[in-house]
Order: sequence, then structure tokens, then C-alpha cells
Amino acid sequence: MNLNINVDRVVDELQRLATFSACPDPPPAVTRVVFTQEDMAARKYLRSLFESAGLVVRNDAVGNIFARWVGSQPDQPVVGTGSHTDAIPFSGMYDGTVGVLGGLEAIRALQDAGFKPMRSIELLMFTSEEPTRFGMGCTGSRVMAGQLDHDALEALVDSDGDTYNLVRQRAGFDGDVADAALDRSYYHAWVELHIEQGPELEQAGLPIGIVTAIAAPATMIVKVHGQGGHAGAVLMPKRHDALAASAEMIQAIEKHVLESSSDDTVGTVGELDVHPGAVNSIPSEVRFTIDLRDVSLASRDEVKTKIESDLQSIGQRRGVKVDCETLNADPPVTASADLIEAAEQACQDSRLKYQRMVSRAYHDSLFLAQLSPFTMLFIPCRDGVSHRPDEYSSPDQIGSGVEVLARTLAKLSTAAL
Ligand code: HGY
Ligand code: MN
Ligand code: MN
Repeated sequence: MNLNINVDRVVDELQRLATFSACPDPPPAVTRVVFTQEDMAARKYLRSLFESAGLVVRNDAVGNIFARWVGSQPDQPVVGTGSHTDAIPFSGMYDGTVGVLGGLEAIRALQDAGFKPMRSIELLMFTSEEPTRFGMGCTGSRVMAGQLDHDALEALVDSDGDTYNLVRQRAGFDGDVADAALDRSYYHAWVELHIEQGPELEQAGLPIGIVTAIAAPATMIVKVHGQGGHAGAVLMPKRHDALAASAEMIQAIEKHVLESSSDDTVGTVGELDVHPGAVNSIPSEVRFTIDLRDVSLASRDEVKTKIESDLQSIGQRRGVKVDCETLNADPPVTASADLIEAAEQACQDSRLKYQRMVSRAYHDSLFLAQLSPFTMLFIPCRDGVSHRPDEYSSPDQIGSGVEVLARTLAKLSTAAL
């Protein structure tokens, strides 16, 4: 099938989408946090594009947007594609958005080529893939997979003390969360296009990665309760300094990750808050986060257990109390051999080289995998950089990803897989 991918149109739409941002720096720097006015403006823009492509658009109770190209057999389980458009503070304009606007372009190219899907092809924009506002990532896809119900969302609170349910309802998403959980018969197949967010494809000089597995993320929130006091008057032996204790804990976290039996174990302390945060006051309360991942659940959890035990022994020795809450500890997922093969075939049809690879970043596909056979398509990003304003994939790289996605969707929406 001869496909014409209008890359200029996709790049224009990516650039327009990047303008919906709360970042003080101009695009390509982007900040777009879920349910903020920038997110709502982006959603309005995307809906207009989906409707202009003749797709049937709906959203669910948490704001996931579904844009369906109805097939000749509309009652068949659908073929899904899509990604997220929320963006962490001071990040880039390609993370997630390439999967949404690239998915739209794949559909438009198939329409222009006169292709007719048997199974409907449904494009998704997931609500809140990033953990920025509520601490937990992939809340939209977790709800779809039945992992989060109304009460679980009620326990997610932002820095203003507003619950997820209050914020979503204020944004106009006031449906029943239970109705957003999808039946396992909903999908026939799921394929997400995404930038690699790593250096492998660029180093290998390859245009396409086909994802075989997604690493398992765990997120922990650590609160260290010390005694505080006057920075001049309290002598060192009398101190129970929450920040000095946290500093030792953070070093211990890095030590356990480095000593892991698996090279794939990664650990990050990305947030740290100090109270009262005064130059002449001994820190009494510290909160920090731990992001811990590995493609092997056993390796990740072995390191997690060591970290949790060491936090407590450091706390005991320093006379501070340590609360370590696990916000999420998800299992890794393995892609479907059939879908990997369909994607490989699509690469061959497009005369594009590819490699099979693991995704070290998590994605909504981690939870769609609980609903459907899945794989992901990666395109290179410059120097492997992501979650930074200089994140970049070229029009050619985006065009190749869209073409392979289009061919994969065409196969999956007609094959008797
Ligand atoms: O953190 C991640 O892996 C994803 O980019 N949110
Ligand atoms: Mn991201
Ligand atoms: Mn992403």
C-alpha cells in the first residue's frame, strides 16, 4: 500500500500543541500538567483535530479521550493506538505527543490511501501519564485497566490538598469511574508509538525500535521526622537532623542500586522537600521520593527490600522516625509475539531497519497490556535525551515511525490474528 505521510502537518501540529504550556520558557520547553488550563486547551485542540479527521470522539470519567475510526465490522474488538500529551515541568515537546499526533497522522494517511479497516481503529489520548500532580503515573490507563477505582482516586491528593476526583470533576469529567474500566474483550490489539527516551537507536543508527518488554516501576514516598531546633544552640551530639539523615539514606539508596545483581536496576531520588527550610534552623521534617525500576521484578524487589530495611536502620541510629510508603510497585510486561511480528513485517514493507528492544521508561502501554496484546514502536531521540527542553526527534524519524505504525494498524485491523 502506497502511503503518503504528511510529516509537515504532524510537525506543525506538534509545534502548535507545544504552545499550550505553563513553562516560563518558550517551546520547545513545555510544562503541561493534568487538568490545568494548559492541559484543557490542549485537549480542546486535539478534539478539533480528531473530529476534522472524521473520528467519533468521546471521553471517559477521568478524561481519557477516545477517537474512533469505525470499521466495517464495528462490533469487533478494536485496534488501539495513542499515548499521552501531559508533560512534566520544563520538559520537551515530543514525549507522548508523537504517539497521539503520529497516531492521528497514521489514520489520516490510511484514509487518504483508501484503506478501509475491518476492526475499528481507535486513537487514545491518555489522561495524566506523568506522576507530576498526583505522584502516581498512568492514572488514566490504570483506571481503564480497572486498577484504580473512585476511592483509590480519592486517596490521590495534589500539592493544594485537592483530591483527584475533585480536580477531574472541576475539569468537567464527572462520570462514574467504574464505567471507565474496560472489559478485556474491548481490544484486539494495542500499539503505542513513542520516542525512545534513550540512546540505543541513535547509537545503532536505526530508525525503528520494536518493544518486547516494559521495565517495572516502583514509586516510594519517604518521610523523615527529626527534632529540629536552633542551628546555633543545639550541639551536634544532641541533634536529630532530618536532612542529614536523609542525605545518608539517599547515598544508601544509590549504593544498593549500584550493587544490584542486575545492570537494568535504576534508582532516582527526584523530589526532596525540607521543613522548615530556614538557614538557621535544623531540619525537622524531610520528604523525598524514590523511583526504582528494573526489567526484572525479582531484581527490583530485592533492591527495594534492602533499601527499605536500610532506611529504618539509619533512622534508628540517628534517632529519627522514617515512614516509607509504596505508592505503586508495578510488574514488568512482555509484548505479544504476534504484534511484534506484525510490526516487523510493517518495517520490512516500509524498507526500514529495526531492532527489538526493552523500554526502560514506563508508558500507558504498561497498563494496556493488562487489557490487550501489545507492543510499542520507538523512534530515536537526539542524544537519547528526554524530559528536557532539548528533547528532539527529526521530521524524518517521526515520518518513519508514523509510516510503520500505519502499516501495523492496517494489518491488525484486517488480519484474522
Ligand atoms: O517516567 C517515565 O518513565 C515516563 O516517561 N513517565
Ligand atoms: Mn515522560
Ligand atoms: Mn511518555
